[in-house]
Amino acid sequence: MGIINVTPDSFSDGGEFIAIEKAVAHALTMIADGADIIDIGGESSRPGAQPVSLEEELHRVIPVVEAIRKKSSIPISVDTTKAIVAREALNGGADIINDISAGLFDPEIIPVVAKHGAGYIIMHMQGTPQTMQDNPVYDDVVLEVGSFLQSRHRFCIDAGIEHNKLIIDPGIGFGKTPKHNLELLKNISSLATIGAPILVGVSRKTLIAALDDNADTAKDRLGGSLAAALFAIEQGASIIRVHDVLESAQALKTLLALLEESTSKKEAIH
Ligand code: YH5
Repeated sequence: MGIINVTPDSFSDGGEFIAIEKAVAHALTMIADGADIIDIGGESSRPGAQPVSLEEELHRVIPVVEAIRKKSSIPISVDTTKAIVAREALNGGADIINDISAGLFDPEIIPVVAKHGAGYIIMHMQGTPQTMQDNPVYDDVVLEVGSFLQSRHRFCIDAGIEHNKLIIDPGIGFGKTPKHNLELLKNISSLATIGAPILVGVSRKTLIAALDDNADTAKDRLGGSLAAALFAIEQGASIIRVHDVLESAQALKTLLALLEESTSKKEAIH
């Protein structure tokens, strides 16, 4: 899954038309580089980020969804917690709603997804983006994240979202210390009992900086991002949410070739 942020930065240098064209060009590059899903977000959910209004988020995201849909049939997910943005995105050609609040910020979002027969990514977060990194505390982070995802998964099924449309995500960096994040990554396989594909987003996150003094800026975090993504796949994740699609796809193809049964040592000797 390749990440497209449609935030004020990408609007500042040349007006709205150019911002849309840039986002579309970025999406087409990611598709050529090997993305299987494009994730479009208009509200930053970084630690401390301020919310954007409904009008602003619609204005940022919907034209980009429509423009990418005109050029490609790739599955599009939209990173939003708002039911109205979800509805307009699905009407505009999106396939999946990526909701970092798991339906807890806007109770109408899950019914909207169910009505459209769309995909839904259920992510765990402790708190809200404004304050989640202030002092995250868990008794047992793996158990707590697992039981939250299990219960929201059940809620989505009961609300009419089909089983095969749901994806679960431990929410790396969302109300978690580096230690919590490492513990979750090491225990991703424990989420498999829920019975949904697992998505992991660790690309360029603060966890990488916490492990390497030379990774202060986001662009210096590629090596750590790749290592964590490959580890997540080995532990049972099916989807990795990344900024650097070409490098991630290459790393993934290499990992999968090395894990391939038919080229295993055992077979190769015969
Ligand atoms: C995710 O994990 N993450 S937005 C801070 C960074 C770098 C990246 C300080 N949306 C996820 O990517 N959706 C985001 O540097 C997400 N899973 C899902 N499903 C945060 C982000 C980032 C934040």
